[in-house]
Amino acid sequence: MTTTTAAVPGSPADPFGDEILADPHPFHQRLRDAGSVVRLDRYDVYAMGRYEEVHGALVDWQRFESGAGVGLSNFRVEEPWRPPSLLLETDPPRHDAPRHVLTPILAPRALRSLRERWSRVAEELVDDLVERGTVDAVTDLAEAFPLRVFPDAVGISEEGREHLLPYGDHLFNAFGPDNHLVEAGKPGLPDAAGWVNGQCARDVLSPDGFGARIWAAADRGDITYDQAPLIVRSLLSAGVDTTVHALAAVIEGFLSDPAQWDLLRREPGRARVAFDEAIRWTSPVQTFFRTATTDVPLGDVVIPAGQKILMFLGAANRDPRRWSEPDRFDLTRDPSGHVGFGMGLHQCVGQHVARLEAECVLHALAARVAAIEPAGEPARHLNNTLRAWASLPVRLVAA
Ligand code: OVV
Repeated sequence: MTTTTAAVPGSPADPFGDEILADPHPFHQRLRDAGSVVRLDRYDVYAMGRYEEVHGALVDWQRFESGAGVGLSNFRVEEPWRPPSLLLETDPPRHDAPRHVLTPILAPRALRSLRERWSRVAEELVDDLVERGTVDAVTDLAEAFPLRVFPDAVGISEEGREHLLPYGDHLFNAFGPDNHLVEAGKPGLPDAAGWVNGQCARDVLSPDGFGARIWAAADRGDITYDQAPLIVRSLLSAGVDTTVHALAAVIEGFLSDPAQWDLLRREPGRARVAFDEAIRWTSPVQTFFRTATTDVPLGDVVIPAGQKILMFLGAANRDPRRWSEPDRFDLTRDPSGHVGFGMGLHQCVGQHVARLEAECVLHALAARVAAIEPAGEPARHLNNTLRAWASLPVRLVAA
């Protein structure tokens, strides 16, 4: 008898269709209000939109595994489009050595030596943007800054860096269904993926970057030599587009409420909270899947073993059951506990890198810019996983 699953509310919605990707919030509200878990009939998957359930699934790696892939595709049945990530797409115990190697490399104390240089890069960039006045906050700032600092910190070559954003964009599309967004990325993929994979080799990495430190862990025997290039690949996969769209989100947040910009200018120490609040507010990574390893009872329903579960981080981060006035970008709230970086065992290992980048950019802006004003129509960039802008025209009013 499967009477229990019959109680799960069904939805015909396509969360990867252009309409919901362009404006996900009404769908997120319907999803949260329909129940603790909903079946998405179109994809034969289960979905969660409430904070409590999304948080619960993220921290329960035993019953909600990542090893079958964190996209729609089930690696137990389908061939992955690239060799699975040793961090994102594995479970303990195989997950643990790569994670333990990468964690100290990206920990706050290991990043201290980068702050001075990254601050200088941010100041030079913002000086130039303020002089221009009207700029695109996506291409001129949110893309420009990470591309100036992150590939150098990993230690990859100068040549070919234009592949990083398209590679990441395709990767995040590929967590969704094989729709037109995935199709559009396929022609450029062999070149981009070939270049990215080539950057993971020891002999092309600079001797002092994150990449070299990953290879040094193989010398110590903490990981195997086969694992090292795949862990470098994770940095190049997850470290660029995510930060770009998070930086664009924080600018969008200040455009949504100029009083928040005034507050940051008075109290630049709020830069980190501003960044995490922007991540809560927009959730640059909107969704990830897990796979049930066993029948999972949830309230009065059961998620059957083997089912994919789609966790809506973006819906959880605006769940009014958890957050007061969730749709407001508000520097005075405590955004900690948001699930925009995930939660638990797989929580974003690069979050300190992202926060340092954001802090450098926001401090440079706060010291130089009296007001950030809209200067034209923003344009969305649709992606199956990322919440993104293609363009965000702004006027930076010099202080
Ligand atoms: C969190 C994340 C996103 C995309 C790729 C990876 C990780 C990876 O480990 O390759």
